[in-house]
Amino acid sequence: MADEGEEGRRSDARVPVGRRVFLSLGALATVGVVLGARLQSAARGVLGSGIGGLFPFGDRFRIYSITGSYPAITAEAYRLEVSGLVKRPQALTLADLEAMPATRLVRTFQCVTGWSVPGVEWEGVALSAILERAGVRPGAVAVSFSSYDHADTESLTLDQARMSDVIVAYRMLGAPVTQEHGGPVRLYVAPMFGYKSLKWLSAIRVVDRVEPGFWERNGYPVNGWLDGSTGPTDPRLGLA
Ligand SMILES: Nc1nc2c(c(=O)[nH]1)N[C@H]1C(S)=C(S)[C@@H](COP(=O)(O)O)O[C@H]1N2
Ligand SMILES: [Mo]
Repeated sequence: MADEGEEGRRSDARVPVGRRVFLSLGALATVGVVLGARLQSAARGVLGSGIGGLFPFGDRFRIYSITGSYPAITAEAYRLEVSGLVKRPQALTLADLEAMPATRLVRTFQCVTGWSVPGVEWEGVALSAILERAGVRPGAVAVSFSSYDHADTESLTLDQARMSDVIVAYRMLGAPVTQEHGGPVRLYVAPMFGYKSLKWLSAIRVVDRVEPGFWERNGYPVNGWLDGSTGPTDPRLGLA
């Protein structure tokens, strides 16, 4: 846990990025770097002798939060709402998620601003399994995600959402997802840049069109493929 000094730095790290503030891609990158730099020590504290210690030259997570703070949700109080174009709306507890078949991934995490962390371990439930449990109704095209921070939002097409390496993660870096990293539960979209991996996941809505999320409305590509490919011709979308 963070000591008092880290708490102090954390409240200093508030960055005035509101939903209504339009930022260019460059400005967003700057916000990310500033916030990242200010929270470096907090990240080191959280990671201890883990990733931060193994990669002293910067291959470590920058802790991001649009709001400048981290929502506190206990494991017991956590619920994941699944609604919209589904046959069986869900309110899943952490225990419900942990009882479903687990997917484990080890990947390099990459932020679009340039930093990355190799060999990150993740564990969670395939988003496709959650969608199957809820029963996607005809007419569904996309999935929208919201956060307990009431600020970040994300979206994926249904085809992207069903990829086997898109997970609702409850473990990261060999431990339960920490509060700073979006715990108890965050999204991890392995084939895309970090901004798609929404933290403090609160709700999944199955919808009839792609609703661009916070980062996309501020200039990031809706399809955040790590290899830079974009658009409806990408073969992995499975679209004609
Ligand atoms: N709720 C929320 N989720 C978020 C963000 C954020 O600011 N708020 N930042 C995104 C970005 S740009 C990145 S690179 C990753 C960073 O994950 P980390 O904070 O665990 O390092 O979280 C993503 N998910
Ligand atoms: Mo990012």
